[in-house]
Amino acid sequence: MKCAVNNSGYLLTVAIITAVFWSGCAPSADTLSADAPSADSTSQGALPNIIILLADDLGYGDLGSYGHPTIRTPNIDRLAAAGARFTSYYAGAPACTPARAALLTGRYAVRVGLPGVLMPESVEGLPQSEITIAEALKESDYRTMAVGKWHLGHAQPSYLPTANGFDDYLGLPYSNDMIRPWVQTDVPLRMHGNDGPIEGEVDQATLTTRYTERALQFIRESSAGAFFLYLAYSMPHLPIHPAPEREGQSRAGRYGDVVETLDWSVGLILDALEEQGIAENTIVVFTSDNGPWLHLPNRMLQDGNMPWHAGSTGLLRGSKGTTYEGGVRVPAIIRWPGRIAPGQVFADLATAMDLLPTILSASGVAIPDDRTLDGESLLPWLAGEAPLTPPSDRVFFYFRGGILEGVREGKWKCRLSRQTDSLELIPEGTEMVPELYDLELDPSERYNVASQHPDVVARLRARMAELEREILGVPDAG
Ligand SMILES: [Ca+2]
Repeated sequence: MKCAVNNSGYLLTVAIITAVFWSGCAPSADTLSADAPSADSTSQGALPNIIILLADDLGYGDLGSYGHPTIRTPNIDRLAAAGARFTSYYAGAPACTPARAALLTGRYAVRVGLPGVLMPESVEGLPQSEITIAEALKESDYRTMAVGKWHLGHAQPSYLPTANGFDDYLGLPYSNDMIRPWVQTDVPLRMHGNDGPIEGEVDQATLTTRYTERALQFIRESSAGAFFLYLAYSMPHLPIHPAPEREGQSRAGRYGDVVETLDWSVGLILDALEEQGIAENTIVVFTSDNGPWLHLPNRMLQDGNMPWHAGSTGLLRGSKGTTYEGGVRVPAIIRWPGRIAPGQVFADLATAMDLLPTILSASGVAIPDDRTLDGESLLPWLAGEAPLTPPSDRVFFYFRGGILEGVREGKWKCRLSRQTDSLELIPEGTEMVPELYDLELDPSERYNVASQHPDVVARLRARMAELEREILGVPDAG
């Protein structure tokens, strides 16, 4: 196969690009495309390539384009400037496993059976009955690869990426803190390939660079046809590790170094698309799986982890693990030069569950109609071809694990939870006080206006009860 010859040239090329980058110069197009197949995928009718770049625990306020004052993210910001940037985009859940289940299936994690976070000893995983974005795209001859953190099960072969639509895989099966001293497990944290572990204990300082190299290799080998790349970075989830070349570079400290390492990676991927001549017809999504981990359990505060090794929610209340906005509202960017006009900012509600129908409709693949999807295609809206479903009909349900704690409808958010901002739990039996926020005038959830709008509270609580009846089997209390 041709790619066997190309591999050594590729690795050398990556080394050159990396060296050139760190010396402050952009790699030339000739350097990257020297031995790569050129493809004319920008012609009318060609299937778009799809790339999803998913950061782990990156907060709403962590990017330059989302207002961070000192973290530099010029490459992610140029992606945003060339596409659509969302200011009310929700991850499917405020934690890793359920958020990923929702993103890849277009369904709330409770429907998928994965409401909680999987651990090294967990025996659960993504059921074969679910249809992932990758599986759906295989219907249309897409070449598919997952790189990075999976976290949708590893105890059985049927849970692995390669059994769920991905031709190839390289990455960690779960979070990078799931090892001693932070998690009491004897399972080593190892890089996995298609069929399981491929080596010993991983060196976390190499993670982002290795993921990037593998992703670039996949893009180069796949650019003659349509491909789907799902690159789920392990960072900036604790323990944070920048690439060694980035250490001490950011004004925002070690956390800034890590986010700037991700930005470097995104830059190389965008450059590769340009140099392969496929940028015009490639949909690139950049987002995060949940908000920043601001309330660390004591187990995490050892072996070098510091409380400030976590991101920012910007103006949002709450953080990872909560159903306040900071837990689930995250940065999201979609660029598709061929269809989506540059420089757009969307303030209306969008969710991770919209990605599956959006991507499948862009690819001309039938959207599964034998199950409930919790998103809809944003494409007509993003492309300026048709209005989106009226805001009052678009809702997002806030789950904490298997518990439904809130709903957003248009500008209104109703929350009913036993959990406080700082993750403390109000004792069972204490009556819960409904919270109602107007997220357009009060995105920081400072002013509970439930008593001024009892009708809105009643309507939104009814919507929650309806969903609980549907998917949680909770009987109607009347
Ligand atoms: Ca996460």
